[in-house]
Amino acid sequence: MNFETICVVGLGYIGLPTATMFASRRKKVIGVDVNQHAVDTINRGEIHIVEPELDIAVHAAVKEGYLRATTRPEPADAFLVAVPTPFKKGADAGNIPTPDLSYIQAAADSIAPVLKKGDLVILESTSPVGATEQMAAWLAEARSDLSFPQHSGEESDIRVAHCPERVLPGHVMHELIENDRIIGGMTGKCAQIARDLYKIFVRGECLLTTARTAEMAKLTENAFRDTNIAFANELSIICDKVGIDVWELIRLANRHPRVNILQPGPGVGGHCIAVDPWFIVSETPEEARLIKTAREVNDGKPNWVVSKIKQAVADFLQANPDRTAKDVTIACYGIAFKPDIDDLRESPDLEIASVVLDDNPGKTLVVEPNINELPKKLELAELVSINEAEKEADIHVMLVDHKSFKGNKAPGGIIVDTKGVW
Ligand code: SAJ
Repeated sequence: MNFETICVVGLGYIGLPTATMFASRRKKVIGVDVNQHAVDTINRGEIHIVEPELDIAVHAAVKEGYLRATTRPEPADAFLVAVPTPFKKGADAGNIPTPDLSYIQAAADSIAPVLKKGDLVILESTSPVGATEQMAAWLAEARSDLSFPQHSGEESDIRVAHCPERVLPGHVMHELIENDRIIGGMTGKCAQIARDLYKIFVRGECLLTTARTAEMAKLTENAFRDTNIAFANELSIICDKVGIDVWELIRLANRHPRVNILQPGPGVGGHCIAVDPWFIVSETPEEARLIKTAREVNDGKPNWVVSKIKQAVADFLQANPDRTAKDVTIACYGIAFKPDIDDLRESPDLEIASVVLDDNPGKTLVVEPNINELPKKLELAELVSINEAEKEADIHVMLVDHKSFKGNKAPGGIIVDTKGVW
């Protein structure tokens, strides 16, 4: 099938790079976002997020006239939905978070009026199993004049597929092209047509399956990583208790040819790994025992780090009886959810820094080279350079192993190093 115009709904960390890829292959792309600021920024050829190489690509796509942003979907041959799928706090007895599909519903409602026979609609957002069928149901409800795969199978007017994104923030532009892609069609034809679309820029293999398997595959990948990180985080707590350097331990154990332990840290952040496993747990709470425990281990890690910081303050005051809690300065190094990005969503580091700020009657400093302004939660803290923090703070808390932090000598004072940098 020939795709001349592609409409991408949601211009965030996935939607904008994807829209730009199509535009770079000389397809006319309409980018849609409810955020007017994002729309205006993109139409100036600039970007509202940090992702290496994205700025140059967006600039070129907009200047050459292939990418245009707007707040309402316009007619196109293919629609890609890349909106957030957060979770809602659990309301049931087990308190298990449940997926919030309201952004997908809003996207479906906005696309429906401009759909025409022959169009392809792809859900890219990470979703619980069944979300693609749900999206197709919302579209069908709004457009009874068109037929959809859930009722008309291969004969449907509209094709629907789920093609989960799998790119790593910080490497998006490269991984979008090179990674293999899972293409889950609501029917075989839906999958084949969706593959034609991705082949416009994807060099990796496009693997065809059903929409439900594609949904589960994406959740499985992130639950696998979450479980492995939980193992490393649990290990770090055990090692701290028995006085062993966890970083050395992991280095040594990983010399076994079949062992590959991940790195412990202050917790698991981001909008993917800290969220997606819940989509499995909420659907099958009795069965997903390991996946749920891994989530709890990782979610519990920031509290453990906070208890280490409290201990460090107590140690400092004991060693400096002339000082009171009011004149203890604590510096947090890094609040992004992982190294070398500006993304603060679901960041355990931000959570830890804000508890430090609330609990610390003295000064709280934050070093975060990837942002220019502290988020609201931290507005009473001071955003400073690494040099200032190293000079001024009594307690240094390493939270993110940003490139610019690595290789620096440990500063004087008490150190809480959650990433093994110092
Ligand atoms: N982390 C650790 N230790 C590690 C690795 C990561 O504590 O050894 C922490 C990070 O600091 C961060 C969190 O885990 O807080 C998640 O970081 P990440 O780099 O593992 O993953 P994300 O969330 O940036 O991207 C993941 C990727 N999924 C997998 O690697 C299976 C990516 O490919 C997905 O596209 C993305 O989720 C997504 O959008 O779902």
